[in-house]
Amino acid sequence: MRFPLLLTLQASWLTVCQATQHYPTTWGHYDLCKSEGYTDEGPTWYYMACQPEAADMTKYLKVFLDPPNITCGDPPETYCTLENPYMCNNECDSATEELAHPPELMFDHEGRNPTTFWQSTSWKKYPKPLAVNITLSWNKTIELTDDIVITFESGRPEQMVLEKSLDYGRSWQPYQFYATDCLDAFTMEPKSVRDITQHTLLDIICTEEYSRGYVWKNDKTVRFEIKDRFALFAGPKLHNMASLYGQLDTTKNLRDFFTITDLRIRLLRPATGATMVDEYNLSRYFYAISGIKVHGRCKCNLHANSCIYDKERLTCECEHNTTGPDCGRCKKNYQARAWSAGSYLPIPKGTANICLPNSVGPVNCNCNPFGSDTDRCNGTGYCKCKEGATGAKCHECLPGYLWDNGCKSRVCDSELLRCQNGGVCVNNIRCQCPPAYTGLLCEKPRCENEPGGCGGSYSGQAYLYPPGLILLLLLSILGPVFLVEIC
Ligand SMILES: [Ca+2]
Repeated sequence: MRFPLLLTLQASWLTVCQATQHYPTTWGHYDLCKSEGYTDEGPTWYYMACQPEAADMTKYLKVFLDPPNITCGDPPETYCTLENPYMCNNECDSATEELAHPPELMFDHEGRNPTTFWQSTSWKKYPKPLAVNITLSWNKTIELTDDIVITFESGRPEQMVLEKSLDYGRSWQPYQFYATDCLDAFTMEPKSVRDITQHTLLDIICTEEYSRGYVWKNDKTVRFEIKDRFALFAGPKLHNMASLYGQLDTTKNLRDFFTITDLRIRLLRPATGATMVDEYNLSRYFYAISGIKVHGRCKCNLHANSCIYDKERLTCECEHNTTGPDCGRCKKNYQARAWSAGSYLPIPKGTANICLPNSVGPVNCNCNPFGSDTDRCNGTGYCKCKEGATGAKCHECLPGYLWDNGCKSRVCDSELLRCQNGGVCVNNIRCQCPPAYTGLLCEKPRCENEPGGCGGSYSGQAYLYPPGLILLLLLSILGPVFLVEIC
């Protein structure tokens, strides 16, 4: 999102504070898509996975009500409080600003007292159900990052379903069922988010936790618990976001679970506060909502760190040579390999999986980290190999070099490049010399470097065993074997 500078600064400071307060520094914020670096060939870009900052997404939605004329006030009507059916002096009138309750009051800033809210007509057509669909559309894929919270000013509904769409409203799936009696309303066993495990995270439950009536006057909210679900992977205080990101990276179903283009709140039965509906006071029964909180970020497939709202539409500002509303494809002339989403792994900077220009050589972004200077291609699309390494990914060695976490110079072997003076060849990359010798092939007497050279009294030669002593030592070690052989 683009905010005024001050807001951005405040938000960044808040983010820093929250980050230092709650989270270890080991997981990334993915706020940079690339950074400039230098190689022998000059400046180059290093690309990282990136995503927009999470924000209040209710600023960017369109709201639709079904039926469209379900908002109270046209014609004007009076309604009663649920607590006292004889207090019916509240008025809803859509033609008078102070008495109107239009849908936008579900998304305004609540700074005033009393609260502002949308309100439906009352249940005058009882026993026909009082059903209302509230659809929130972004016309853009959104990734949820926090709980969805709906605050009611009426009693909370006795039956309600929260649904989501991932295809701009063409098809819908339930997110959660809410009822005072789950078995009766939806023939589902009542559960709560605490019953959910890593293995059942994608299960849809019915909960009775948010449907108690007006008795619980201070408890006005209905939630869809995103953070509790995150916590199944990231721990109760979301300390281990790396684990969550790892799971999101590798499990498409899980990632899709938290991704939406639309939400639909299906209000099926208002709060009655009793088992029987009071047919003589139907003005008591209606829905009223003062706030809906939806926190999330534009889905940009880890190819953008900002998302702009222009002409009433959210669009990712794509990097990494990608394009499309979600950065979901490669730009023209950047199709040297198939498009791929960025990856959160490895933590903290992820992998950008940039789209490569058609004209440029080797098709990879995965330079071998041991054989190349960085694990990413340089500005021209090639991996830059370290000394001795070669191949498109710098994963092979030139003649004379051997692979050992990178290409090490081949020093010795059992045929031509022999270690001298009794040295032992270790993995073809070094000679392990006896104490008296040194040098790449153990070719130099160590005494050459000592005061007085090899003629001095502290000569390295003194450490050598005379031939007779070696024989004695061998005999002392091998003696028992000889004995066995003789017997
Ligand atoms: Ca409001």
